[in-house]
Amino acid sequence: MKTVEVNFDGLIGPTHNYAGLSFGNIASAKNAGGTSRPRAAALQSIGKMRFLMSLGLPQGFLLPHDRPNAPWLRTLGFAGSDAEVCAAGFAADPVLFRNAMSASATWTANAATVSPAPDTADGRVHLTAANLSTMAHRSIEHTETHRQLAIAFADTRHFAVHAAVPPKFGDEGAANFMRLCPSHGEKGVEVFIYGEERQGRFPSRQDRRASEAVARLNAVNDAIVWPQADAAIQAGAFHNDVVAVANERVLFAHEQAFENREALYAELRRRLPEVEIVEVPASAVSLEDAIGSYLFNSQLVTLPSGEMVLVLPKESEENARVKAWLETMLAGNGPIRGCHFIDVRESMKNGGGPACLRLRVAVSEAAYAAIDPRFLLDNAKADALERMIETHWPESIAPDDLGNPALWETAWEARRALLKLLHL
Ligand code: SUG
Repeated sequence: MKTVEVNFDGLIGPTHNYAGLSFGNIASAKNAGGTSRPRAAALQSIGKMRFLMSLGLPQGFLLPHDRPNAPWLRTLGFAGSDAEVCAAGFAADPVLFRNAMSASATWTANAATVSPAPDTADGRVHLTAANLSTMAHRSIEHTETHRQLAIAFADTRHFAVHAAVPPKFGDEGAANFMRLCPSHGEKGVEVFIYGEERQGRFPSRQDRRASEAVARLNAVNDAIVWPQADAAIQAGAFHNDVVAVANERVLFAHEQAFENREALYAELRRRLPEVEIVEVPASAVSLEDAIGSYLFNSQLVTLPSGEMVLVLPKESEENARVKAWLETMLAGNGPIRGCHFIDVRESMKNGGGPACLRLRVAVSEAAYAAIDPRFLLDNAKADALERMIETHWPESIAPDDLGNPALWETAWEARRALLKLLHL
């Protein structure tokens, strides 16, 4: 049976803002305190999904989470109606309150780790929600993420959805995960990348024990658990998908992505002899250029024709060294045959490139038919979503707006309109 890969993008939420909440994420720190444009951000995310559909690829989406997150503020001791809880939270601790406003659930590469059916012991697609416990604003995502996944993938004949692993062991989902296989529908080797705890400048967010637990929960037959290079984390690669991306038999990675990379490559070649490793040397593209341009945070996709192409952020095209490297690559005889540059600048300013914005779910035709269609996109639904965003998403959010009750009400109203539109 034919297998397709569906990308589930996070629709960017109405509270998208630049609060600088992610220590170790250079873009988030650099843009902290700036004025965001939630409406433009969400329209860019729809534009990205439309572009992928225009390539002939099926597209899904996950919803922005309920923000401001009044239930979370209640667990911190604030009481009253939703608006009262927010007012009390903002008055008492505006820094804490920013976490309750974050639209960070949009980066669905961090929503869960997905093991497709050919890789698992029971032949079902397994999804484990990620606890995202390292960053406060992201640690509040997994309960709603789990609920959405449980609705979208409710059919237990095809899917098994697991709750997040305990927060003691930080897990950032598919951003630290790569699957290599001859083709999407065949058995693959799943590579779980973790960060070793060192006393560095920046924290590592993925605990080895979390990676091992997710491999067990997802009942993965063939897993490799491998450390990310500390040099990459310290240069600002807070997730592995900032320095590497895999698709089918191809691994596209920076030379400094992994600890002891030769040993990892040897292990991959042993388990999957057809693997093709496209490595970018530091002499051509430094870690700094890779992280600044988000070259590796691109989507490496197989088109219906069988050809493999990269969907990159425009920022990659604007970096002369990265552009030159891509041109040389395309002129050669490698497996990646095309490059498309897209505008996701609002998300990029928070450190979220094309690959951060999507969760990959490879499914058989029968499993595809079992996905709740409310989470699947076509052009008519994209039109309707655009109209709704134009009506309900705020045009801009400056830092001082975060404490404005009118903004909270706008965000809740936008959420109600979205749920109504999607019949959820
Ligand atoms: O977790 N940014 C996100 C970006 C996530 C990118 N995802 C992947 N690499 N897969 C993060 O650091 C910034 C929010 C703020 O600063 O307001 C933020 O959460």
